[in-house]
Amino acid sequence: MTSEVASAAASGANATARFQNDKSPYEAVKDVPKERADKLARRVLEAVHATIREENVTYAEYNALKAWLIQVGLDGEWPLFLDVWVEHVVEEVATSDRQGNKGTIEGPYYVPNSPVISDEKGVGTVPMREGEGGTPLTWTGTVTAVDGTALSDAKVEIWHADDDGFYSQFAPNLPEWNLRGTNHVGPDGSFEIHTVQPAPYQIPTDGACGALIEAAGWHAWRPAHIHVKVSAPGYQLLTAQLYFPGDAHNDDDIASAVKPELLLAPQQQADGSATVAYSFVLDPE
Ligand code: MBD
Ligand code: FE
Repeated sequence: MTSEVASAAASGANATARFQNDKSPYEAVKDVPKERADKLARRVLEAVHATIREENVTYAEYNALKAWLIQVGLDGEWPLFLDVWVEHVVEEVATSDRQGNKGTIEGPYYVPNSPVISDEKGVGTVPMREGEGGTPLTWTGTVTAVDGTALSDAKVEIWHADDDGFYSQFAPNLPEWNLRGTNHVGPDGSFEIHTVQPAPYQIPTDGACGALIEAAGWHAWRPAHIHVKVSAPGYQLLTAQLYFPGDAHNDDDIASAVKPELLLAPQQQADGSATVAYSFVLDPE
């Protein structure tokens, strides 16, 4: 019998394969106009050159960087590296004109087309194992437009780590869709999702991203979070994450993805479960 353990290289390879499914990299690059590719590539290179000059970067440091960049690819960790250290600024720029909900980064572990979990009233339970760890959580809310219209054809896709910090399809030995589901809201735009609270999450420390964290004396933690994508025809897709009050890493998330508007206020119940209300407001296209 083999016993698989979670490793950076395995979860990185899964995240890389998942992203490569989306579009051929050669096609994606061709979609960027030449003037734009020229300008952006030049500006990034100039920023690198300026750092080398101002910091007197040595050959030892240059060769360490070269070896490390090669290893990021070998470990499949480009999705992780980019989503942790770059995506938050792309998200900030892309959504700066929104009136509705704040969003935040998608991260490397979204999988489209998760199973539909809702009944006709928008009530559903995400797939989970018998005895799944973590505080049971009942989350209620509505999806409306910025003008107040209830969006009865909205859907809420949810995905999150388990109580050990592992995501299905990226860590071994988990059911394919564990803690991933798609909820179609009810006729009044409301939903009720049953799940469990995820644990705080450490990005993989045994690969190239972990080596950078170690070399720089950083930490690898993200606060506990629930990922969502909320969509409705004619409205801008909202990608967000929701956080829990009191988490030690809400103020120093390694991925810089926490915003005060994304903090939940769960109510602990006598039976050990928790309830929470959080609603979404979408911007028109
Ligand atoms: C995650 O779960 C995540 O949400 C991000 C942004 C990066 C790494 C792991
Ligand atoms: Fe995550």
